[in-house]
Amino acid sequence: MMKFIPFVAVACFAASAQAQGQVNVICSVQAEWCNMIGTVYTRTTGTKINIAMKGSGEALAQLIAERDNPKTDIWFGGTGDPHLQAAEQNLTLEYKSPSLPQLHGWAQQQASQSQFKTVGIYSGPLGFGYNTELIAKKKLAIPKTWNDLLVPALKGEIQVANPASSGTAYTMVATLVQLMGEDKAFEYMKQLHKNISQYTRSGTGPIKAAARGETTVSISFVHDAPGEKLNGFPVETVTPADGTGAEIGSMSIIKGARNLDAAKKFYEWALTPSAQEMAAAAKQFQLPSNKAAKVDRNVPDFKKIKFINYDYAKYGASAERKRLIAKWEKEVNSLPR
Ligand code: S7P
Repeated sequence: MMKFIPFVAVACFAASAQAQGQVNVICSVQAEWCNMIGTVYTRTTGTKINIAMKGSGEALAQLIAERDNPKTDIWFGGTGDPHLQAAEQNLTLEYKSPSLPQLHGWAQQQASQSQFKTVGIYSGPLGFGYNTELIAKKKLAIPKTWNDLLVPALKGEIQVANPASSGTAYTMVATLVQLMGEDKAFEYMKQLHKNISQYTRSGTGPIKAAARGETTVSISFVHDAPGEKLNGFPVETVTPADGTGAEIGSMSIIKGARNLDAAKKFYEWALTPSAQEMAAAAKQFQLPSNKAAKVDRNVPDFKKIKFINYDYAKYGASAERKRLIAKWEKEVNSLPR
């Protein structure tokens, strides 16, 4: 059963704001950012915000479960593929924001290819994280390409999330399939499996584990590392020289939302530059989708990264996602390590 945590504005509401209803949000970014949104939004608008924190894969499962009786009004953040899947399954509402022209092309494309049932709010590249102290102590080479993760010296030294529960890990599967072709990608993942110590439930688990010295290497979104570094942990990242994918973190209004007006108001707020700049203030360093939002110096420099031409429509389709995850379970996860 999902629990929404209410954020009560303890300080005064902004002068003009009255208590203005409530909005139930599934928040799929990290807790610091969700908490900051909860506090600031309630204080400045007077709207009570109830937040349930869930990774992208789990959020989608929740929305499917509550399809006939939605308790959620809006889904904020999380990888774009499950948002597209939710759109395809008619779980989310078509909404064309007047702010769309202010967004980067990739964010607008996410909206148009879902018939405006979702929108891009940030983007971030997939790569590797590593604990600088452990890698030096174990005399391991810093992995620079996908194949570098296959060396026997990394046996038991790598963590990645499970694609069945994590949008981050699904982004990895889809990236490898597009980069290598499906047969080679699955052969690759079978080899990689030998070096994996643990498939975590949540996509951010592995970078936190690398930062804390619980694993040497992680496969993660690289924008999740600078926050760990700012908190004093010895972690660095690399994006694979042979190419990588990126997420389009998204936001969707739920079809049948009980607080539809409040959901639309929150949606518009979340697309403003000042709301998007809150990510960096909460030590989250994705690239904001509003072109006017300030880009923090810790945001990965997209110009220096070799990206594949990620097909978001194809890999966000329910049937493709289900097929690839089932194949990964059968052909990769079932193998001994
Ligand atoms: O907020 C950090 C981040 O990496 O987490 C989001 C997402 O919820 C991860 O979900 P999974 O646990 O399903 O992988 C990303 O969208 C975001 O960049």
